[in-house]
Amino acid sequence: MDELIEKISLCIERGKINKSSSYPSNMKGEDGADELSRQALDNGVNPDAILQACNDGMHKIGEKFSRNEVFVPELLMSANAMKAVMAHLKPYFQLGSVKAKGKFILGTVSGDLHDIGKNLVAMVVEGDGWEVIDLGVDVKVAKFIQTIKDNPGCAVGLSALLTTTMANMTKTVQEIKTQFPDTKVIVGGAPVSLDAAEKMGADGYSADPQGAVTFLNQTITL
Ligand code: B1M
Repeated sequence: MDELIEKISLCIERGKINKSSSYPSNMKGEDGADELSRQALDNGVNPDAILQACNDGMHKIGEKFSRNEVFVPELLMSANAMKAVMAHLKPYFQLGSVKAKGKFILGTVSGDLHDIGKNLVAMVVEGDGWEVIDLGVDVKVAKFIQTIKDNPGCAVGLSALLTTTMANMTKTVQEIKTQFPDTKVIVGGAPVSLDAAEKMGADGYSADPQGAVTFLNQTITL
């Protein structure tokens, strides 16, 4: 089983999406992230272990990118491979049709196109019984504001993956808190820290999706 997990991690790192994808050329014809994650789940591998394998693969490709050994197209292939896995994992993080605990508006802040972490947060929060309104990536402040207006009593989650877009995250938090002081805002993403979250004026910070769930359950009273 460990071998399967290692192969999934390698597929993420190398951007091998599925058997029919011809990239990377030296893995042509082999099973990709799609088939291997399905096999792993069918063999009873814990979804959390599969997710961890994907994160390890992403971390490795990220490090290669930092060393200029790969470029944006390679990152994109890895992202697509991870999305293929997430499609298989999604049902394992969902509860089914239960009454929603409340609404959670979620988006990656303006200028930032990274959505894998945000999508994981959406999956896990939804799995805990919250209705997630996912605004996608590169979400402008005005879009958050309008959606909050349309959904009174909601909480908001912001994701950022670039140090440069943390400034936009700050602007977004501050505008939300100015217009809707009672709306709870949680921030997260690789460059964000508890300290940065406090300086922005956010109500919460989490390094992972489960922390967002804990925040919502502790902060939002219905
Ligand atoms: Co980009 N990228 N990227 N990239 N990319 C990083 C983030 C980078 C660290 C790579 C590196 O240099 N080593 C670096 C940022 C450096 C920095 O600012 N500190 C970087 C860069 C520089 C760039 C570009 C500028 C490259 C360029 O164009 N020259 C460019 C920017 C585009 C833009 O956004 N405007 C760019 C583009 C891309 C792609 C589009 C090609 C692709 C993203 C595709 C997609 O998301 N659909 C991509 C990718 C894949 C990465 C890496 C390799 C992987 C990111 C990822 O998905 N990780 C990344 C390197 C790395 O992270 N090691 C990198 C897996 C994911 C599960 O983790 O998103 O951290 P993460 O989410 C975690 C937690 O952070 C947390 O929970 C998740 C699960 O544990 N979390 C929250 C996230 N949001 C949360 C919200 C919460 C709570 C928790 O509450 C609301």
